[in-house]
Amino acid sequence: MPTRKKNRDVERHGYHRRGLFVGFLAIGAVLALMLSFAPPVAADVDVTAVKYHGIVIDGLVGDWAGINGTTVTLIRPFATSQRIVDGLTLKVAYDDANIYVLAMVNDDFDYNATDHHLSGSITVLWQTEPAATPDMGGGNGLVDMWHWELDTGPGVPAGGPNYTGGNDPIGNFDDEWAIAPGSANRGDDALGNELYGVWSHTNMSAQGAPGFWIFEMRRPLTTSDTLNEDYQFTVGGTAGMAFAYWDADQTPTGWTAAGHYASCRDPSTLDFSWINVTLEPLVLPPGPPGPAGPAGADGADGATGPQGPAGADGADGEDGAPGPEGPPGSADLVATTSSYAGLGLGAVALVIAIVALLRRK
Ligand SMILES: [Ca+2]
Ligand SMILES: [Ca+2]
Ligand SMILES: [Ca+2]
Ligand SMILES: [Ca+2]
Repeated sequence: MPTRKKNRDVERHGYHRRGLFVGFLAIGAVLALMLSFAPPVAADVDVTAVKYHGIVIDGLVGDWAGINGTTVTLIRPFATSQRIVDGLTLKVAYDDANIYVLAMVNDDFDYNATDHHLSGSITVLWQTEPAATPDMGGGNGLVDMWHWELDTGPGVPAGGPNYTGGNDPIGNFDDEWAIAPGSANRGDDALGNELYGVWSHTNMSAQGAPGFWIFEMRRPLTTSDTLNEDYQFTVGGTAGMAFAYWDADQTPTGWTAAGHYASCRDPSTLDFSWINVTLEPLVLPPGPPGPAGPAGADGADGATGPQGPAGADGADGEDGAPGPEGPPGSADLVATTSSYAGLGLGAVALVIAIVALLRRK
């Protein structure tokens, strides 16, 4: 194609090309979703619900990206050759207040605003009484049912909590109970609808467009129900869960009650038993050691120690200086003699002195 014609075509089809670009974006988003919801490697279909803050019920699934999914095959219980292989991916989480359930069903988009039989429909079942089986209790015990027939559009909140009973007269996201199959054995809760949900689909470009249904739901972990019409969740506990999907394409006038698909744990044995959903307690990992604390106050002084031993004797001092010279001696013999000659010489001197005195007389 010559360049000029090519450019004209680009201008003429600019809108179309932008549309294609948006289309590629949409296809990319769907592919990313399909990859993020790929079936788990393990055959174990039990579900671990982790404690997780940040789920927003809005029909958008990006907030679930950090939570593992569990994928099971959907099979019609009354026509078991009819299946949606790996048709359901479940994600379950909880926080301090609520349990959150994301159910994605691999089926085309069908929505009719005035006839919900021509739209997709679901029920989430919970095993309220131990003997209850996933077929609405099987006549053996009560099940809690979150039953959604689409009477409001995508992105529109449905369910409670502003109704005194389980019936939601607007969005038709009903909080129900059942004890056995058949409408006579099930009903809307007597005491309240605590459900809240928003649905969407990954490809709402046209009726019949291929993609995934998104059913995003939450409910308080416990309710004020006293009639065993609600399952009460406990952290660390395991709840039996089953899932049913009604396909608007079942008949020309839409789905029929008995025509639903049900979650199947093992397609080879047609094991429709409960999927175990365990609310895993949050165990925080130990943090790093903290910084060293401040120095303590000085301690009190200790007691005075005992007296030490006596020291050794000191060395003798040096000899003292020589004394001063004595006074000059006297010429007086007597005194001198008396001083130095002792008694004998003194007596002699006395005799001499007496003689001298006598001679002078
Ligand atoms: Ca969301
Ligand atoms: Ca209820
Ligand atoms: Ca209920
Ligand atoms: Ca369909």
